[in-house]
Amino acid sequence: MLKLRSLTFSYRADGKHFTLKTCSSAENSRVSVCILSDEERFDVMLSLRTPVEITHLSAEFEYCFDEDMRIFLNGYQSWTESREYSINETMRGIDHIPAPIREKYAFASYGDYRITEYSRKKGCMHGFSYGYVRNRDDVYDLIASLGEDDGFTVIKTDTAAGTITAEKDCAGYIAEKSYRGLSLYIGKGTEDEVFDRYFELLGIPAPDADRIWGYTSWYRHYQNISKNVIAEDLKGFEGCENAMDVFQIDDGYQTAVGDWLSVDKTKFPDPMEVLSGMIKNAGMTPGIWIAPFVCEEKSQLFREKKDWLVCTDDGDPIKCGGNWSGFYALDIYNKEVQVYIAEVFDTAVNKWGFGLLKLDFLYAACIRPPKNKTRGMVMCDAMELLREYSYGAKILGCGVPLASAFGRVDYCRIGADVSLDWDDKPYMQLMHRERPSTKNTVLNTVFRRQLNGRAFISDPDVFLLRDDDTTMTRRQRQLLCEVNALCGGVLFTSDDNAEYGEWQQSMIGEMKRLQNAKIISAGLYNGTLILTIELDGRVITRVYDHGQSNNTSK
Ligand code: 9PG
Repeated sequence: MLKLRSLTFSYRADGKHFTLKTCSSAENSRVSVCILSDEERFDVMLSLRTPVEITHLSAEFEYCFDEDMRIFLNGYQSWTESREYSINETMRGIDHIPAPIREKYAFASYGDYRITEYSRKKGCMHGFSYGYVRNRDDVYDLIASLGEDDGFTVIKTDTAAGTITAEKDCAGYIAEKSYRGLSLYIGKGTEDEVFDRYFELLGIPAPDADRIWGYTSWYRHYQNISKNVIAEDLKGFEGCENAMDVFQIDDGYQTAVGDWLSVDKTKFPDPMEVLSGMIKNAGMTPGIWIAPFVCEEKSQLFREKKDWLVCTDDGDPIKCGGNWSGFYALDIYNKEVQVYIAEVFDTAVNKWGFGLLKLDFLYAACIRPPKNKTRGMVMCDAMELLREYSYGAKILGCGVPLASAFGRVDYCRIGADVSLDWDDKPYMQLMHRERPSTKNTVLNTVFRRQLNGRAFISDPDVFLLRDDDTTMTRRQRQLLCEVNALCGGVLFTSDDNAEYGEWQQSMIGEMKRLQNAKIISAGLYNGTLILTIELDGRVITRVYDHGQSNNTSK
C-alpha cells in the first residue's frame, strides 16, 4: 500500500473558495470527506450538505523511485502515445507547436492538452485511468482507477519529489449530495497478478469475442473508395489461403462526415446492401466505419442542425480536430441527436447489413461536459448509448478514452494510425501525441498489451507487408507484424492480398505461430525494444533496434 501524504479537496460554495487538506477523513459544516483504504484499495467519498462546485480533488502518495524503474502512464485516448518511460523523462504536449498551426488543426482537442499540464521538469509525467511502475525484477506497482465512470483519474508522477498523485478530472463539476471522488486499486505483483485483479475488481469478465483477421480499405485507398475499388479489393481474396473474418469499408463512402445516410452516389451507385452482400458472398463479415458523435464543417448536418452541436458559453461550436474540413461534436444529451444515431445504426446494421461497426472519433462526445457531469460521466453515457443502439453488431471502438470502452466494446484501437513510413516526416514528429505514426503505435501495442483479452480484444491497427507504397523496410514491417500478432487481437491489413509473395506468406505464417506465444517481459531501453517471449516451451528474446530486429534464442 502506498503511503498517503495528503488529500486536497477544493470547492466553491456561496461564491467563496475553500480548500481542505487532510491525511485522514475530515469534515466541516458543508462537506465531509471519508477516506477508506486497505492493502489494495483507496477510496474517497464526499458527502455534501449543500451542492458545491468541485475545483480540485487529488491524493498525493509517497513513492520511492529508483533509476532502474520504468513508468507506464496510459495516454488520454486510443491514439495517444503510451509507453514506458525512464524516471528522468518528460512528456511533450503541444506548446512547442506554433499557435496558428495548433489552432488551425485544433490539436488541443485530440488529447488531454486542455485538461492537464505538461511539465518540463524531469520525471513529472502523467496519464489517465491506470499506470504502473515496473522494477527490474518485473514486479509491478499498479495504480488503477475503479471509478472512471464518475470522472477520469489523472495519475501523475514527480520522481524527484518521490510522489505519485491521483487527481480526479472533475473541476467545474457541481456535486449535489455525494460523490465518489477517487476509487483506486493499488496492487503489487507480477504483470498477470495485478492486471487480473484490476479487471476482477472492475467486474469486467474476459471478452467473449475472438481474435479476428481482416481487411480495412483505409490504409490502401484512404477516402478514394468506390464500388469498383471495393469489388477489386474483394477479388484479391478469391481462392486465397489467408481467410479473413472481416472486410471493413472505411471512411469515404459518405458525402460528408456526419451525413452517414447520404451515400456518395457517384462512388457507390448501388445501395450499400449490395456491397455488404458482396462481402458476405466472399465469406466475410462486412464492417463499416462511422464517427457517430461528430460532423465536419462541410456536412449538411453542420449547416442545418446547429442546435445539435456542443458549444462554448458564447454559443460557438467546439472544433474537435482538423481532419476533413474540420469537425465538431454532437451533443449526446440532445434527444434528436440520440434518435439520429439510432437511425444511422439501424440503417447500417439492419438495412445495409453490416455486422461490425468501426466507431471512431468517440472522444469528441466529452469535449465539454455540462455542469452536472464530468468528462468521464459523459463518456460513459456515450459508450452506453452506442451499445444500446448497435442492434447486436460487433463494435470496434476507436479514438476513445480507453477506460470508458472497457467491457463496453468488443474490439478497441489502442494506438495511433499506422503511417506508410516508420515515423512520418521529421516535422510531423513534432505534432500531437495522437498523430499517425507506425513507431508510436507499435509501442502502444506493446505497452498496452495487458488490455488485450481483459478489457476488450485490442486492435493494434493494421499490419502492412506490401513492398510498394511504403517506405518501411522489411525489418520494420516485420516488427509491426510480430508485435501485432503477439499483443493484439484484431489482425487487420490493407494490403492487396493478390500481390503477396513468398516473404509475405512466410510472415503470415510467423504471425500465426506468434499468436500462441506469451510475452514474459517487454521493455524499451534507449530506443531499443526488447521482448522476451515463450513459444512452444522455448524462451526467446527479440531485440528491435530502431525498427530493426535481431533474434536470439536461449
Ligand atoms: C478515417 C480514419 C481511419 C483511421 C482512424 C482515423 O490525430 N490525427 O491526426 C488522426 C488522423 C487520422 C486518424 C486518426 C487520428 O484516423 O484511426 O483508422 O478510420 O480515421 O478518417
